[in-house]
Amino acid sequence: MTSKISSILIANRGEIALRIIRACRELGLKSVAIYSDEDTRSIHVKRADSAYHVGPAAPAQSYLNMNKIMEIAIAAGVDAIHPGYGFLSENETFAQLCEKNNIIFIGPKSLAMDLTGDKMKCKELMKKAEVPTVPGSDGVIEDVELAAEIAREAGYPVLLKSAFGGGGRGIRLARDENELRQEFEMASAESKAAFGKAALFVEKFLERIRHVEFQLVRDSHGNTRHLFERECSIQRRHQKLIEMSPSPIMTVDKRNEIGEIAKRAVDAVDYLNAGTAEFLCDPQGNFYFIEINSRLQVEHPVTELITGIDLVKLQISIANGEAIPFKQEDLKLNGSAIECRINAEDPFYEFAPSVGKVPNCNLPYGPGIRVDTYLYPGCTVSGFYDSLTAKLISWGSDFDESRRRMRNALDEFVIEGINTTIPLYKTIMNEDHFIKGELSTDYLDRYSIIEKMKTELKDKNSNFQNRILPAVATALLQSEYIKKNAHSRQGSQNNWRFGGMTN
Ligand code: MV4
Repeated sequence: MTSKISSILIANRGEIALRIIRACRELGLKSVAIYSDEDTRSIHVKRADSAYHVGPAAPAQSYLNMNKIMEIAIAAGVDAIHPGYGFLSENETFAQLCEKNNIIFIGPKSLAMDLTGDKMKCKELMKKAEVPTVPGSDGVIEDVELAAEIAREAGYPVLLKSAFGGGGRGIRLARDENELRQEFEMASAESKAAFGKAALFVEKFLERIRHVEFQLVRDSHGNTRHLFERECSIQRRHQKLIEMSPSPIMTVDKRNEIGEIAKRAVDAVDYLNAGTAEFLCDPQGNFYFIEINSRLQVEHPVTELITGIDLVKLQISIANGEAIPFKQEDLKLNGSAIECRINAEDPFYEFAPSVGKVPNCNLPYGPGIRVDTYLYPGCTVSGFYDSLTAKLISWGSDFDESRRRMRNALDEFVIEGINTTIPLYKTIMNEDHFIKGELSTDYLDRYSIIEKMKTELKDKNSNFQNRILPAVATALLQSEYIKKNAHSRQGSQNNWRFGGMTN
């Protein structure tokens, strides 16, 4: 087939921009980078075939500035835009803008993004498609009396969720009817303020759950495949920290069953390109669909290592109108992969952001080790953007091999000048519950992992004195641009001493 795509603008920065540039290189496509004032010396600017200045450091004026990005795309004459994750990746207005300007948005159509962005609309469609969802209200609830009736039926505790929330925003717990009435009023007001409408729904609160998601791809010919699951239960304040595949609780039969359900979920919204169906799994092993993430995810390398499939190249070929070149039966889950997100945050100090110059660094390598990063000796980690500096991914023929490789690689990994989450992962890789696969979304608290790290690694805490100090962090968090990001579904993911944000 003749290729529609010969050049791609990458509307992102950091490690994911580098990941996409590599895919372009392999496919013989021209890559076009954009960069803010803060990123003039960033490596994605050097690695791309060309690079355009997009604006000031603040995301709203640079990586979120749709009109400016579109202007650059047109001036550069690109055929497609890859949004990466975060920023504009799940913004249906931006997808629409691309459609209007005849530039291929590498992702789903704006219509599907609209459906997946509205959690309630999405849930209704899933029920029709016989995808299991969490028991609760059938639609948006306007009236507190109706909310109380549904809660009584589902049984307390319940959650009140906003249809436009995500990543933990707009979720409130009610343990009894009194609390429900109280929370309903507050949640309505909050939702109106943030989204212009009070679209609330009620769900039974599932406790001690796991977060298990399925990687999906769907092409413009209607072919849908799942690329198995990732377990992402180890997280803190809705920020994933460790992801792995396979999930320790998955069996071959369950994988086939939930995988087919996940395919029905993306078929139901006429999804295009790569996406993820997110499920909550209760201690009895029941799976409940909660949402579709309509982007390439941070943790996609985990799936790449256990399937051998290059998801970014596959995304580009799907956007180019090509059919997925493999059948479901062709896929084999090979071995085990683990990803640790190396964030510029101090785990010894409430995960306070730690930014500045990295005078030196030394990346791990060796059998089964992959590092996706923008770090280089002498680089700077900016406080304006997401704290993710590197993704360390290990592969092994089984969980124990990937775990040991990860542990060794963490020991080899040197990042000078800033504090990172590396010490936390060293503790987790040797922790009994982790080794036994006993995971849940409250893993860190349940097993006092931070305390354990502090005891074990007291002397090894590098503790560079360059944290954004509480007063400065508070001022920064209250500044206008971060406030804006907190209410959009994209932007900085730094949630230190701040409400949960998008993941
Ligand atoms: C839930 C839940 C328990 N019961 N829904 C949080 C973010 C959003 N994506 C869905 N979330 C949850 N929804 C019901 N009915 C618990 C969570 C939840 C969670 C989910 C996935 C990963 C981490 C989490 C941490 C806390 C709460």
